[in-house]
Amino acid sequence: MTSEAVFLRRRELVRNLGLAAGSLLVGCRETPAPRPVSVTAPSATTEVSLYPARRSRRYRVDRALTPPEVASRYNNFYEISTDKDDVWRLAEAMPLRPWGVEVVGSVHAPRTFSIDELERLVSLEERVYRFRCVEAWAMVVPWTGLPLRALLDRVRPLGSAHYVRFVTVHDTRMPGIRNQPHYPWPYFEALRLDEAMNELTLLATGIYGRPLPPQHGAPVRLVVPWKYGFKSIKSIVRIEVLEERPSTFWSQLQPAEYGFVGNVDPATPHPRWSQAEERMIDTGARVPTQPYNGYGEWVASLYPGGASATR
Ligand SMILES: Nc1nc2c(c(=O)[nH]1)N[C@H]1C(S)=C(S)[C@@H](COP(=O)(O)O)O[C@H]1N2
Ligand SMILES: [Mo]
Repeated sequence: MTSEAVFLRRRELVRNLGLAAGSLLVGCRETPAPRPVSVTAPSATTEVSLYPARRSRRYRVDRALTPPEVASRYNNFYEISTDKDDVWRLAEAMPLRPWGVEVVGSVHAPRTFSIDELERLVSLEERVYRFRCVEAWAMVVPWTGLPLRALLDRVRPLGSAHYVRFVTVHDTRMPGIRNQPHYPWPYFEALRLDEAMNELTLLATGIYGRPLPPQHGAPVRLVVPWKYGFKSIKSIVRIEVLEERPSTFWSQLQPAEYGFVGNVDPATPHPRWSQAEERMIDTGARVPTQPYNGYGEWVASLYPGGASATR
């Protein structure tokens, strides 16, 4: 009872700070940002200077941005709910501070980064990426974040390291965890080290020019734009650098349907549906799916056996 009340009050505080940040941002576009006066929560108020981050011109998408009200009301986040339309509302109460990301394993310098340290490790940038779920829906959104590589460079993987594993927060107050106790929580995902070091692989802390809202995986999630959405794990609390290939949440549950590699590949159907086309979640338009989701120029060389080769 008491902890529930604290949980909700904290969330309310975060929401109020969010509103204050939004109204300050409007002023920032015209004149240099006045340094916000910090009263009670320095980390939340200084975020005003981090968002929106400068948009990178390297990653151009020839499709319209998905409106924020569409993308933030249609979410896959099974810890919250298996119903995409319910996630945003049920996720509102997720506590987002304090938050740490522990980086461990085969590295020279293991350490924990607070979310505030992560947001300041390098300058945040905005990247507009295509996003393609394995269920054949797609969107185009501006993420804010930093290359995962910037974090890995700080902890310095050992020469023997070949994989990176990611783990989501495990909070039994998340309604989907309570309702689906048979799933192997917490959610976990992994990449090869060379995939993790690719410049496209983003640790996202924001979307649409603001800090991530809970339903998109606040306060920090992965975005791997050439792979199906299930690889883009949300609300990360631990990153492990490993020598052997680990298992992943979905490949453990349904190995024939959601393999480790998970590259977007229109030529390889899912066992239960075609992957040749995708449906844009805002317009409903069906458009051809591109190999590597359109990012072959950056990543095709990582896969000499082709997008769907398992080795
Ligand atoms: N922890 C966690 N991460 C997750 C998921 C999840 O259920 N739990 N769903 C994945 C899937 S299947 C997709 S398509 C994307 C959806 O991200 P979005 O809701 O921000 O669009 O999150 C991915 N990351
Ligand atoms: Mo997905």
